[in-house]
Amino acid sequence: MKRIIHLGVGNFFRAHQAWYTHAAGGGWRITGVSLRRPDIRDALRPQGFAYTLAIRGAGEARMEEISVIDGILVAPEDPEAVIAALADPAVQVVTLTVTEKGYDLGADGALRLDAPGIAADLSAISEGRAPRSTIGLLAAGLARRAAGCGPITVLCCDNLPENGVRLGAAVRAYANAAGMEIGTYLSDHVAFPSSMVDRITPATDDALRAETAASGLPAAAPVATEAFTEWVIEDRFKAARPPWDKAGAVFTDDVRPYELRKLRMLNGAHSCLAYAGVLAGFDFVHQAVGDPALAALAAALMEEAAETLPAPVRADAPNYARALMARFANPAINHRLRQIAMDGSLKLPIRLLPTRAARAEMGLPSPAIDAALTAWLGFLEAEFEAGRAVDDPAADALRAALPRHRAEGPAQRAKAILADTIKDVGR
Ligand code: CS2
Repeated sequence: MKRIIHLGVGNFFRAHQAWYTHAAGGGWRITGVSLRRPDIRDALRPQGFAYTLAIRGAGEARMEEISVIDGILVAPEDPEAVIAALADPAVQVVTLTVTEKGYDLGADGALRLDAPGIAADLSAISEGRAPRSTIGLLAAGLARRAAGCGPITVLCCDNLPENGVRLGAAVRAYANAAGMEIGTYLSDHVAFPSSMVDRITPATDDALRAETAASGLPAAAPVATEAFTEWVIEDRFKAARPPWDKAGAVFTDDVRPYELRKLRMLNGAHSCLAYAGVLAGFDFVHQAVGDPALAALAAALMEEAAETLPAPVRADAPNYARALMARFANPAINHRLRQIAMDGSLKLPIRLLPTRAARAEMGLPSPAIDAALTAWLGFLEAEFEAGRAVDDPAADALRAALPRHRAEGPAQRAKAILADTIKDVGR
């Protein structure tokens, strides 16, 4: 009775939640679910789903074999298998890392019933077809589970504010729209705690592949990550859970201060560096913070963010900012600025705009946030002009909206462009 289902088997999950589960012990196993492609399943299956994690910190480099995953399902190949797995009574926890766009939420944080994947799933129900979207699969799994398969905890591990609250509300909204009568099961037997996750984890590159192949450890699909790791979890579980605290996870009543600190300081500075860094001609985060002007901009943005944080984390924010700059400067982690630059239309309303709104309410200006927003707009313009594909679900709408609102200041222009894209993509 010790199984986790994890939706979204990317590098971050394999460096973070899978590592915690491995390090905590206790005999838990994970069934991974890939929501789009079979690549990871195909790469890991020949090595029994074990893989190599290269951990690289200041003066520290080690490789660990992580072997807690024992199977990977590929949802588009067999969505029914995913629904059946979610209803397995041995499953106690479902964890998710599907990125901001994987939830199909609108600007207000609520499920977009008109998002293409959600709308397709809802209309598939009458035709007896299984869902494909994250929320559709999860709701279908929970509906099947409601028939006596036991309580469960669904733990969101993506960079969204109050991520558990949003996920729980999205599942309820979908279940209502789908006519599933699971409201009582959800309230009584399913918990959606919030959690703050943190570990900088770049995409895998050829140098890591070569290093892993030479190490004698499992060679396919290795992951590199930093030594630092943090996981703060709202202590609200409905069923058993791994002893993640043994690996350093912290259980608490209120995750919000930690999540605001992380989203506004780390992720906010990351997005700022991504756009300003690419415009300045850099490829990696450590190169960007090696530039005095960009380092000063990131530091100023973190200070602006820190002033908006709740008391429990505000006092320590200068130390947190210093530690972040050291993490960003880690030369052993090749973290591409373009990896962070993707999906800006979904990230900025979470990472930058709330800081600015909170400061405006306090009567404070936000020059660093404005510089980051200007960099985003400049980045988009440069990419479109160069004919490069912008990796953002709203790319077409952004391209159409960019020429507008030129008379506005950076924040007003960014907000007006985002508002236009929401209209254009029906978000
Ligand atoms: C980054 C995050 O890609 C991004 O947008 O800001 O993935 C960041 O590296 C993680 O949240 C660190 O925990």
